[in-house]
Amino acid sequence: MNHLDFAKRIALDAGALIKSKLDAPYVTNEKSSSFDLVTEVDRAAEQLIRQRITEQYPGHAFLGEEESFEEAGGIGGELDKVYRVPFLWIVDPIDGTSNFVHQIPGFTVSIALACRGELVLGVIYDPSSGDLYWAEKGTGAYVNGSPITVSDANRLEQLMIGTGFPTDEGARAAVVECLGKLSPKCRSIRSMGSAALQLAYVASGKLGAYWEYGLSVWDTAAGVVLIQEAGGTVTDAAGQPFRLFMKNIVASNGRVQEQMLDHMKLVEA
Ligand code: 2AM
Ligand code: CA
Repeated sequence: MNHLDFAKRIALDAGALIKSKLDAPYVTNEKSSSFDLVTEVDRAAEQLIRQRITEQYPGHAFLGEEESFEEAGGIGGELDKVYRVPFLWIVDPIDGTSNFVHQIPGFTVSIALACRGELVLGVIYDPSSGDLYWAEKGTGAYVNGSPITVSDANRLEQLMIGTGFPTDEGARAAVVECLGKLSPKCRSIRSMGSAALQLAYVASGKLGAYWEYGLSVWDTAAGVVLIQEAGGTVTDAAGQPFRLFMKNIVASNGRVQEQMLDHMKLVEA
């Protein structure tokens, strides 16, 4: 099995586990604040994914939301070392944990693979809809086996635009300020609660653009591969190209990227 088929398989298996726990009792804890949740199911899904990767590829490194580099005994928190790691799996077992906890559809499994810091594949699985998105560098982006491309609209007023409300207070205030500027200029705004899902929606042309501040690499990595392979663009709020560990994301079909950037409030990266 190649890396992509393997990633799809484990995303589907983790998604099945998550779905089976939706109505079951589980423990929920607050992390940095009451906006920032983790459940037993996040941890169980990450453990499943990590165990499968370790069994299949014992030499590969692993970065999951619920388990830092340090805990994994790997990279030691020095981010520049990522560029020397031959194979690094970047995993969010549940992106959109708040949706999961509140039983609202829109939580996803997000799995990406970086080779020496370059993203080479991304898989996003939405267990509520059953949609499996994937992309591998140089071979296009797909949902359930059908090719996807970004929207071909040129103007913001033709587009639905996604955003999210970060846990960090300053980042949330900056998003709200952009929202005030953008909402009169576009068809409408949506906030789905999963960065990965909204990036997949940009890749498949459902959303024309998406911005959010204060994100982490496990929220964005897989979605960025999808958008790049579907013909779109991802930058930070200042228009700099995507880099791993970039917190502030502006993604679009490319055609409206400059128009999006005109409405962004610049915050500390
Ligand atoms: P999560 O559900 O995996 O935590 C919601 O706007 C988006 O922000 C989701 O993708 C959510 O991912 C992410 N998010 C929530 N808390 C976060 C945190 N403390 N750091 C980075 N991203 C976070
Ligand atoms: Ca998560």
